[in-house]
Amino acid sequence: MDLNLPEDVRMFGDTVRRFVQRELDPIADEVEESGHIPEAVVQSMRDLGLFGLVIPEQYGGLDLSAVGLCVVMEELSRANLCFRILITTNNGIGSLGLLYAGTEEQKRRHLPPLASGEKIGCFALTEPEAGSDAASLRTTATATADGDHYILNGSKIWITNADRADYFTVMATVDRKLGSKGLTAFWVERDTPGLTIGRIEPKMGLHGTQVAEVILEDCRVPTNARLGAEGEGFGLAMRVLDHGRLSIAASAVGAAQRLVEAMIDHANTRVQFGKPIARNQAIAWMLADSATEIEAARGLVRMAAWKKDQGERVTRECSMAKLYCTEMACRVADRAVQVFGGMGYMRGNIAERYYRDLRVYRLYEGTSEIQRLVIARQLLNP
Ligand code: COS
Repeated sequence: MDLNLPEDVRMFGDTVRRFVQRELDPIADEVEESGHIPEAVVQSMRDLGLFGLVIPEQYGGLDLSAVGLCVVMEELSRANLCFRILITTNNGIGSLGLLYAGTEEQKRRHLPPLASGEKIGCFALTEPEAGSDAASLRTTATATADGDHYILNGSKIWITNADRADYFTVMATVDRKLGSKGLTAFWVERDTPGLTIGRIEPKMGLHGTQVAEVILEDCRVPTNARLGAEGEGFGLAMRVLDHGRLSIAASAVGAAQRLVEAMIDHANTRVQFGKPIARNQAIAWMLADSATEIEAARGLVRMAAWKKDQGERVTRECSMAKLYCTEMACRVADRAVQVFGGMGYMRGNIAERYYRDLRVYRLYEGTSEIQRLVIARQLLNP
C-alpha cells in the first residue's frame, strides 16, 4: 500500500479544503438553524464537480478512486456534516445501485444529471419493521400479468434526502417467502404516480439535512426500471452499503480532525488558574489520545479504500473502518465537549453540534453491532 496520496488526489483534496473554509464553514451554523443549504452554495458544489465524484467520466463524473473519495469526504466533513450528506447520496447509496446493476440505457439516461447535481438520488431500504434485518422488508413488487410493469406497495422510513430527491433506489420483495433471495431493486422517478413523500422526521442532530418517509401505493413502474434481475436486490444493497460505510468512516475521521483542532485552539487560549488549560495533563492527554486515534482511523480508511481500488472485495474492511472510525469520532466529540466545558454544552458551539450530529454515524448504514456481526462472519467463514 502506497501511503503517499496521488498528486491529483492531493490537489483536489486541497481545493475542497479551501472551498470548505471559504464557502461552507461561514454558513455551518446558519445551515443548522435554517434546516437547509442555500441554493447558491449547492450551485458552487455543483460547479466543483462534487456531485459526480464516483461517477465515471463517460457519464459526466470525475471517476475518483476510493482513496480520492475518502479524502474528499474527510474535507467535506470539516464544517457541518450536512454538506457531505447532500453530496454522498449522489456519490454512494443514491447512485451506486444504478452504476453497479443498471443497463447501459438506464445509466446513460440517469447518471449524467446525478453527476452534475441537477438531480438528487436517494436509497430507500429501511422500513418500520426492517432495520438491521434488511432482508425482512415488506414492500412488495408484483409483476403485472402482461409482464410490462411492477406494482410497488409499502412504506420506507428515515430516507435521507427523500424530501428533495428526484430518483429513488427502492428495495422491494417479489416473494416474501424467499427472504433475501426475493429482494429486487428498482429505480423509481419522483413523479411516478403512487410515490409520495410522507412526514419529515424531527431528529437529534443533522438539522441541515432531512429524512422522510416514502410511501408507495400501487406505484406502477415499468419493468425496465428494475436494477438487475429479480432476487439480486439484497446482494446489490449490501455492495452499495459496503461503499457507503467506507464513506461514513472517512467522514468521521474528518469530523474528528476538525474537533481536535478546535480543542487545541480552545485549550491554548482558555486560561484558568492563571494558565492555559492545555498545560494541565488531564486536558493534554485528551488531545493526545484523540490525535492518536484519528491517525489510526485514517490508516484503516485508507487501507480499505486502497484495497477497493485494487479491485478486492472489502466488505470486512469497510465494516471495520465504519465501526472503528464512528466510535472513535463519538469519543473525540465527547472529549471535545469536556475540553470546552460549559461552553461545549451550549448551542452554537462546534463541539455541541458535532456531538449530536455524529451520534447517528454509529447507527445508520448498519449499527456498530451489525458491523461487528459482518466482521465476525467474515472471520469465522472466510
Ligand atoms: N456484498 C455482496 N453480497 C453480500 C454481501 C456483500 N457485502 N453481504 C451479504 N451478501 C450476500 C450473501 O453472500 C448471501 O448470498 P447467498 O445467500 O447467495 O450466500 C446473501 O447476501 C444474504 O446474506 P446474509 O445471509 O449475510 O444476510 P442476513 O439476512 O443474515 O443479513 C446483514 C446480513 C445483517 C449484514 C444485513 O442485513 C445488514 O447489513 N443489515 C444492516 C442493514 C443496514 O445497514 N441498514 C441501513 C440502511 S441504509 S441507512
